[in-house]
Amino acid sequence: MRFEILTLFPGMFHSPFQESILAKAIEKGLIEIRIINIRDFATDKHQVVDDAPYGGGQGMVMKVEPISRVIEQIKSKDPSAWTIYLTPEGKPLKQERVKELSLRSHLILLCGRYEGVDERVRELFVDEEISIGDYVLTGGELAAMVLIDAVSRLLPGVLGSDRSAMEDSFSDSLLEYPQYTRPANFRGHEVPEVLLSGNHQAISLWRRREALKRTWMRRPDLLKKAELSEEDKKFLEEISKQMSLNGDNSHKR
Ligand code: 9WO
Repeated sequence: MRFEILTLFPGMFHSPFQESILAKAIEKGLIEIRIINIRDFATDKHQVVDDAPYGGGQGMVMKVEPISRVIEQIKSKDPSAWTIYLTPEGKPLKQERVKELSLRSHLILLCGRYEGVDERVRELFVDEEISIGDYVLTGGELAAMVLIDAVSRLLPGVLGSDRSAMEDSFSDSLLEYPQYTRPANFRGHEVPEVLLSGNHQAISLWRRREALKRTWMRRPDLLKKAELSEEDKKFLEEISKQMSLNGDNSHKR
């Protein structure tokens, strides 16, 4: 997978890709990340990349020419490259779309600044607009890092052989079950007995039920998309009855 990041602040990207899993993936050649300074594609003496908005108003708008030059240069070598603009106006990013994007070989990530990009960039050069959440950042760069992280971890070999991210809980629309490690007792708070039993069938059932319970309490919307067995449904009915009897509001936890 090749990522090309188009940004006015290339320095923002150095440390996230020098650490941990992404650094190893780059070393192994599983991903390539090219950080491109849009300013390098401004051909005038002062390398102007932004200008005042037509019609007046506050702030500056990123000019179309420098962005068009870099995208056209990339696509002249690989027409299949897919251009994504990171913006709050984009489609909210979900794991399903992350999986689809991980099947592509070349992504161009356009990071906006100021008041955004000239509309002709979006009309002529952007294939998809993606939001990582309903909030406004100072630029698209952090959103680009989030997308690269989420996509990269799905690529074969990135997480290592003992872990397939494709089976992530979000992949089957459930939240994760609770995780514990040593010590077995922390200030009187003990690890659930079943996890120490060595009974893998019982452990698997406990984990499934805890994931169902947590999803029911925190993200019931996800249950609509989940593939539930009859046993799952029966369990959910039981906890629903139990919670309504107890008037329990522990779902806030
Ligand atoms: C800013 C904005 C504010 C309110 C409603 C919509 C908005 N869109 C943008 C926008 O696209 N801004 C550009 C990119 C330029 C300023 C910084 N940018 C940005 C991208 N801020 N926040 C994001 C972003 C990207 C992906 N997911 C969430 C936020």
